[in-house]
Amino acid sequence: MSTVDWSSIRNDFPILGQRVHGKPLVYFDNAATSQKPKQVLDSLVDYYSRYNSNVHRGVHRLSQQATDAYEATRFKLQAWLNAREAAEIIYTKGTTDSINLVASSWGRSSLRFGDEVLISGLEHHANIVPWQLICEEKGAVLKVIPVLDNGTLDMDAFYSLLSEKTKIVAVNWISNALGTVNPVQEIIYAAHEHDIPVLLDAAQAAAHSSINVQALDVDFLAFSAHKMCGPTGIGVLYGKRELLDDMPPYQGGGDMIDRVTFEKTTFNVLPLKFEAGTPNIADVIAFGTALDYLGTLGMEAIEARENELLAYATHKLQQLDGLRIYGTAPEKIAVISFMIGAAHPYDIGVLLDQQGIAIRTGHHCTQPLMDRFGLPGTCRASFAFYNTEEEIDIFVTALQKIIPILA
Ligand code: C6P
Repeated sequence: MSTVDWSSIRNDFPILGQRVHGKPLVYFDNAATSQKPKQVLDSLVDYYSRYNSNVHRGVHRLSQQATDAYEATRFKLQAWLNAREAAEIIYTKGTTDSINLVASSWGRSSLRFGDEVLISGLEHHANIVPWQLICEEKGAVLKVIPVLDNGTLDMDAFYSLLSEKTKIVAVNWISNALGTVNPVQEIIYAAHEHDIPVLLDAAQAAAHSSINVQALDVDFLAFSAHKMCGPTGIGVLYGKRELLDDMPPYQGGGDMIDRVTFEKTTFNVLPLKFEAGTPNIADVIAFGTALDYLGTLGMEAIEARENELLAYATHKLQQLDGLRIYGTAPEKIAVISFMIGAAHPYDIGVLLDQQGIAIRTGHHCTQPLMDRFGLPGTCRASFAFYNTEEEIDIFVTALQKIIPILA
């Protein structure tokens, strides 16, 4: 039983207290980006007002303070993920950038003509397009694990798609569009039986559950701070050292070098080999504060609270005639994708916005998945631990008004 007082948690989030179109804001677009507690906002102001300075470059006090705070987040992330060493934590711009790094660097050095890259039908475009680009360049083939009607992966098909041609399996842990939690431990185990590395897109998973990369034995893992109460523009690529060491740099510039001459450049050691240029210092530091914040609440408690909200909302929405939920996997996170008759998701989103309710509408950057279900898109309500049952009631009342108009 959690000891967290979930209703007072809302006071940490200044943005949640506002009114939209004269109504109290109900923010159900957390899968797109989470809100930020004032501790994280304060951390940004603190850095810029007290020790703004470049990192890894200065002997002066401010630069050392900034470097210490910047590297402290890396150690927090190492502990957060249970990585073997902090050098396995690469700062990126976000999940998209992390996957592009692996596809470009690992893909360019490891893929050959006729090799196969195995992804799934649940993927976000961020875990499709970088692989398509590198497959095209190298003459490799993109293979896709199909999706069943309830939004789960067809695991029989997965096993038959694994072959000696498969060079990497890259799948999301949790689907952003349907909320499905994929059997990633099973996928990793099966891929490793064939000596195939696995990349997990943990953009959604990192916000909802604790992660232990050593227990999972995952090879690469990508996620973004902004879905975890942290700032935008900062993310993580975790990779096993033996893989990262063998990969060529992704971008060239300052900080990632050891020695530069016009004839030849040698590169820095991990993790700096992959961090060219002045990094996103303020946001890295504030991400550390976000981790402290989530850690104090406890990821198990957060997950349990969000599951309560999911169960409450699912039950209420199932009572509404004319509303259909897409994605009914037994293992789901707090995401509900739905449609009302043949109404366009955009119209539903606009009508809800007029009631102060923020949801996401459209294809959720998963166009192949929408095609699989023959949909132009869906409406998606996604909950975070700071949402409440009262907000879900407001949402359901608004839907009750909208359905007769649109169904
Ligand atoms: N999904 C959503 O509304 P970035 O944009 O790099 O932080 O994350 C990309 C990404 C990759 N994989 C998954 C599973 C994701 O959910 C996302 C981001 C948001 O669903 C914005 S499109």
